[in-house]
Amino acid sequence: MLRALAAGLSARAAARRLRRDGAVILRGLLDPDEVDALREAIDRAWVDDSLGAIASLPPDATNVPARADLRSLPGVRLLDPHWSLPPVRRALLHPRIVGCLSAVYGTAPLLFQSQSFEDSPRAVRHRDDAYLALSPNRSLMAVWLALEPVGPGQGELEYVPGSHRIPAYAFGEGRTWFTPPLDDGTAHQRYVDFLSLECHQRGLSARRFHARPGDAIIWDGALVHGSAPMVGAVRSRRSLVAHYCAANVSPRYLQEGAGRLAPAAEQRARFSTGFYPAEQISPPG
Ligand SMILES: O=C(O)CCC(=O)C(=O)O
Repeated sequence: MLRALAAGLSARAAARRLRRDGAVILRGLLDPDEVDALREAIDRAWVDDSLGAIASLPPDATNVPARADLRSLPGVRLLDPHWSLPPVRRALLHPRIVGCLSAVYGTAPLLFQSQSFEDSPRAVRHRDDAYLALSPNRSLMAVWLALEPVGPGQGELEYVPGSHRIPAYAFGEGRTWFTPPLDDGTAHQRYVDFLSLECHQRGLSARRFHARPGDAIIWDGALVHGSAPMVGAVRSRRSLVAHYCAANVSPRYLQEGAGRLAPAAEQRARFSTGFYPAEQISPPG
């Protein structure tokens, strides 16, 4: 059974739970003041052009400069807020996250991607390692952090403990990641159906993560997860999602010479961006 991780649980114990269940919950990772600072930084990024924040617009993930009037679009998100917003970086490189991931990796983590959501992304059940290709792929981990209360009907995060042991799905020619245009919508649906059947055959069922502001969950990149249906009156569901790999593994954008890696001396963990220029990095803090 997954249990809430008390502040006292060691990084090693959290890492063991993450390996065993594919997820570990970190209740009360941030206190209310820290959550307020995060929310204010994100609020500013939506209105202050000088911060140069980039938003990704549904349904095609078009990237545009963030603007206040875009913020209410369903499924909209800010890209890599950890690069230029210090409270976001502090939260996503929180010692409890870094400690747990370092214990899993046996080396420091690299925070290589983050997103700030205003509402549920309405994600179908999937595994992140089909979209974020790493070599070796097993090093992919994700963090989801609540910035406001998230309860039933709000399109909350749902995940299937134990599903990280399901073998990788081959899209074609042995590729374990989804690659449009080689893979089309039908190929994607086959992948979604494969995950659903495998979970069913293994008797694995989904849990929903109902969170207070400042609660977080870390999951394995191979864990099946998605968004529960939005059926309630409350549409707002502010959250941060971040992706990490071991610092000795490169995400594809760095392998391809795109993006930037922050100087090693800056933090106890590395971080990088696929979107922003080097000068937009916020000072260490
Ligand atoms: O926040 C959610 O509901 C789902 C997030 C998700 O699926 C992801 O970031 O991969």
